[in-house]
Amino acid sequence: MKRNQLRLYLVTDRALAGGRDIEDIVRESVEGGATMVQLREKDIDTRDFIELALRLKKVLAPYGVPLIINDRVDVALASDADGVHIGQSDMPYAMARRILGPDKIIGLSVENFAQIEEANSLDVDYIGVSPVFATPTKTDTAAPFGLEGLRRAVEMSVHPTVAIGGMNASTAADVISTGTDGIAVVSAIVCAASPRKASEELLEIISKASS
Ligand code: TZP
Ligand code: MG
Repeated sequence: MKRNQLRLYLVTDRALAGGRDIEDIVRESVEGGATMVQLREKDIDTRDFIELALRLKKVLAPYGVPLIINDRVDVALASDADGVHIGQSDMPYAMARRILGPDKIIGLSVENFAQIEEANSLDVDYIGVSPVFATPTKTDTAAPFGLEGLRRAVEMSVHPTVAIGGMNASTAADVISTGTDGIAVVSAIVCAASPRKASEELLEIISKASS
């Protein structure tokens, strides 16, 4: 995985999609510049999860944008996705790496500085700093890092970092100015009337803030 693939990282959420197809939202977002996509499904049959992953893989293939599966190492393997994103209570990193092998992307959410230290001793591909801001999209989170916390997280981490929680057109510039490699976005893209335009706008903000 290249660091710049974290720049604009779309994380899906069916509940926020307002009945629109996840595939359409993903296609639009990638056409607007999203650099990585995570399929995040919290309430879905395993078979449907795999089928959706396979459909998204087809959507993403022409763009060369990686597909990451949230939580489920089995679904990532079965669909031959590019990787998996795990949290602190999901399968331990070392097991996920053993099962997936050296070439798959594995991202790990960190919720505090001790977990960043711990992640520094693992060969994860990136860490998700979670959450940077409180967000209605996910309310069972740890205390937000805030901008200063994110800055410190970026300094501490030996791995590429992506910021999640409250990433949108108003926050993106300040967030990117901390030195983080990218933003992981749910509602600001999934809920947008035009996921394509929303992605274009975010990418432009990111480009300006990182230049
Ligand atoms: N993990 C930490 S915050 C979050 C996840 C999945 C949700 C972020 O959603 P939004 O709408 O981009 O704030
Ligand atoms: Mg998880």
